Amino acid sequence: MDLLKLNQQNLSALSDRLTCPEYDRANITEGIVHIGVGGFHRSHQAHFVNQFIGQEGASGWGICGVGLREWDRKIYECLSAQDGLYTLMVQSPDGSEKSEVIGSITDQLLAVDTPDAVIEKMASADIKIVSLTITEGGYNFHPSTGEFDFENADIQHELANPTAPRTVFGYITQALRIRKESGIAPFSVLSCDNIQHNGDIAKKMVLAFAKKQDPELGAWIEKEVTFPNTMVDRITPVTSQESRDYIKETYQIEDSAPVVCEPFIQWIVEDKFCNGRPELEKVGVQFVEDVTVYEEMKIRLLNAGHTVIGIPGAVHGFETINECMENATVKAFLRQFLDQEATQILSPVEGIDIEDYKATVIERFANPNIKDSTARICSESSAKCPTFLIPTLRENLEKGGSIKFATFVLAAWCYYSDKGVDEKGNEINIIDQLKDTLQAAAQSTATDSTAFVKLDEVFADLASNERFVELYTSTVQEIYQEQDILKVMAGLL
Ligand code: CS2
Repeated sequence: MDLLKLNQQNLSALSDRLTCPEYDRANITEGIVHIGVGGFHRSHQAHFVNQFIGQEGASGWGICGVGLREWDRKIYECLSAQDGLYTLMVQSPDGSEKSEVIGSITDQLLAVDTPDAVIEKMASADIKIVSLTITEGGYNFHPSTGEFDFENADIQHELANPTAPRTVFGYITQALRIRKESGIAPFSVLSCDNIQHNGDIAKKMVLAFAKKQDPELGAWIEKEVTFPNTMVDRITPVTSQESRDYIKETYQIEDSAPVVCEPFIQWIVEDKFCNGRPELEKVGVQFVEDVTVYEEMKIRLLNAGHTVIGIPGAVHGFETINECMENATVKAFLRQFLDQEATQILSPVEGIDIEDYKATVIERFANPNIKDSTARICSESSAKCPTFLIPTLRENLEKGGSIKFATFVLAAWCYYSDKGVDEKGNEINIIDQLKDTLQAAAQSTATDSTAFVKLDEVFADLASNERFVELYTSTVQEIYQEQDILKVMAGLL
C-alpha cells in the first residue's frame, strides 16, 4: 500500500482501506455554519451530519466550519489542506478500533483572514443554523452576576464597529442584520457547549449585545431567532501524535487532523428551529420539548465527575483519566461524590435510570484506549467549576446535604493552582483564562486559608457561607500539611 494523503482527490483510493463518505461531496451545499471546529465538534455533530447525508442523500446540510480567532489557524490550515476531510477513530474499551473518514465539513473559513466572507456566508439564505462550540468560557458572562460583560475590549470594539466583528456575538449580530435588511429568514443559533440551558444563555448574551448595538435589531432577533437548548455528549481527548502515527501505520494514510473518541454518543436537542433543521432523528439524535433534566444530569454527573477526579488526579501526577480510575481511592471517591452529592440534587429523568447512567459514566472514564488527559480536564477550570460543580455544592448547602467531596475538589484546585508541580515532581501547566488570578489567590493561602475561594469571578459569594468556609478551611489546611492528595481523599471515604 502506498502512503496517501487524505484529501478529496485520494478519497476513492482510500475507500479500500477504511469507510469513506460515499456521497458526492461536490453536490453538497452548506446549510449549517459551525463556529469552533475543535475535536468535539468533529466527533459529534459533524459525525451525525455525515451519517445523515450518507444515509438520506440530503444535499443541503453540509457544514461550513468557521474559526474566529488566530488560535483556530492551525486546524483551519490542516483541514483546508485535506478538503475538510479527517479520520474519526472510535476506540472501544476492549481495544477494538473503528475508523471512518468524515466528509460533512464541506467548506471552511478563518475569520481573522476573511471576516467579510464569514459574514457573507452566515448571511446567505442557504444557512439555516449557526451552531457553536465556543467552550464554557466563551459566552462572555460574569459568573457572579450572569450578565454580559461589556468591559471586554473586543466587545467594545465591535459594538462601535458592527461591520468589523471579532467575537461570536459581533458575527451573529451582523449576519442577522444583513438577513433582516434583505428579507432573509434568520438562522437558529444552536449552542453545543456544556452549559446548563446553553441555548437560553446564548440567547441572553446575543440579545444583550445586539440590543446595546441596535435596539431595533435586538428586538427583531428576540422575536424571530430561536436558540434551542441541547445536551451533547462524547468524550473526545486531545489527539496525540501516537494516534496520527497509528493511522499512518495501519491505513497508510497521512492525516494531520484525526480525531479520537469513545463509542458512546448522545445528542438531545429541543425541537425549536426557526428556519428548519435536518432530520437528524434518523441517525439517532433525540429531539425533545425540554432538555433541562438531561443536561442537568449530564453536566452534574459526567462533566462534574471529570473535574472531581481530574483535579486531584493531576495533583497526584496521573496523566490520564483512565489512570485515575485504576486507582481504588479515586474510583471510590468519584462513586461517593456521584451518589452522595450529585444524585441528591437531580430530578428524575424519564426513561433514564440514574444508577445505570452513573455506571456507564464510570465505565466510560475507565476506557483505557481513550487516554483522555487530566490536563484537558483541568483546563479552563475557572469556567468549568462554576458550571459543573459549584451549583451542586450550593444546592447541597441549601438543603443541608453532604458537601465534603465538592469542597475537597475546590481545595485541591487551590493546591493545584498554587504548586506548579505535581507530587511526582512534574511541572503542572495551568491552562486557564484566569491563570494569573488563580495562582495569585492560591499563593495567598498561607496567610489567608480562604483567599482562593474569595475570588468572586469564580465562586461568587460562596465564601460568605459559614458551613462551607469552615469545611473548606480544614480541608485546604489538611491538603497543604499532608502533601499526599490520595491520603486526604481516602480519609473522606
Ligand atoms: C469534559 C468534557 O471538558 C471537560 O472537562 O468533562 O469535555 C467531556 O469530555 C465532554 O463533555 C463529554 O461529552
